[in-house]
Amino acid sequence: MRKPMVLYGLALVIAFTPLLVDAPRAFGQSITLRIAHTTAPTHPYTTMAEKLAEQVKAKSNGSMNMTIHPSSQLGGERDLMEGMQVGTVDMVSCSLGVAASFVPELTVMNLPFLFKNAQHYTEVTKGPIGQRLLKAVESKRLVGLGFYAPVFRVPQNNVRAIATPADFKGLRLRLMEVPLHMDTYKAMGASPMPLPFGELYTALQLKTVDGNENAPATLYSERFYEVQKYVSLLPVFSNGAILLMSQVTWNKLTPAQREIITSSVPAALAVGDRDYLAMDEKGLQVMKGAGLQINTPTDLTPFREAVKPIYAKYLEKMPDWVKDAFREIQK
Ligand code: EAX
Repeated sequence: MRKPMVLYGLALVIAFTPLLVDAPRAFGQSITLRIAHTTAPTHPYTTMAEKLAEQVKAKSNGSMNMTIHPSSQLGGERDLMEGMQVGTVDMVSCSLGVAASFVPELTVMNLPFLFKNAQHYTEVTKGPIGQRLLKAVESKRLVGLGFYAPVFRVPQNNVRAIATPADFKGLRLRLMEVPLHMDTYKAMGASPMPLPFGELYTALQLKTVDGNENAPATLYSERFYEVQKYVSLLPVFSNGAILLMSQVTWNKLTPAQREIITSSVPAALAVGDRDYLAMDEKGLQVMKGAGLQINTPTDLTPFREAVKPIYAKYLEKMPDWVKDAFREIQK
């Protein structure tokens, strides 16, 4: 065969190699997506992912599979968010706290004492504000698939029950590495200490921190209660979660595959919500049974007063539509 034809053939092969290598993903043959989170295999993040995987597999006749990676197997929430942005992690359930460090507009969801109850959180996240926040995610090389986990983060510690802000004095509390969360607990009198989730149990056991704050479901699933004495049902922050996909992964999916993912999300998030609310209840029962003292601060006014400066500080940097969303949520 004449030399130019050979070269032409070679050029063609070189040009199409990437496509050929990626052909299965690009053209819809079987794919495996990795979904990751930081909590235990028994946690609602996992049952949500299992429901999603089950539906995706069924709707794709087995050509789309998902592997679930709990317990920080693929890294802490920061690592997972960065992993999605570069395409090494396909999907993540992430706390709104850490997600806001990557998508600033989500800061509004982290403001203290924002949601009245689970229903209020669900109405806001399933409504126009939630939809607009999911859209805002796209500017960060991420795809927002939905919000879930209508529960609240409450303080837990080894020293005393929290009934007034004065009870936080000198308490070294582990917080997520989220400036708004740290500032809020500082404003209430505590000594916040940022620590990756995966290192928390040991830090509580060794008493390098006096306590932490999270949803009762998570305080239970991670067995933090084994090394703590007090739980105070002070709903400082939403413990909402956001289900995200990497834009890199999304771009490799066919329209049909994307449709299978998005149509499978609502039922999966509903399982996450159901299991979170149920495990919150179960967690409190188990913690009570294990001898932890559980109290409910009756007057939230002094706590609300203490954190007032947080709203101005964190909203001033936000675009007007986020400030409007805050006012809307507060109604
Ligand atoms: O989202 O770090 C935390 O406290 C989070 O709640 C946990 O990673 C699950």
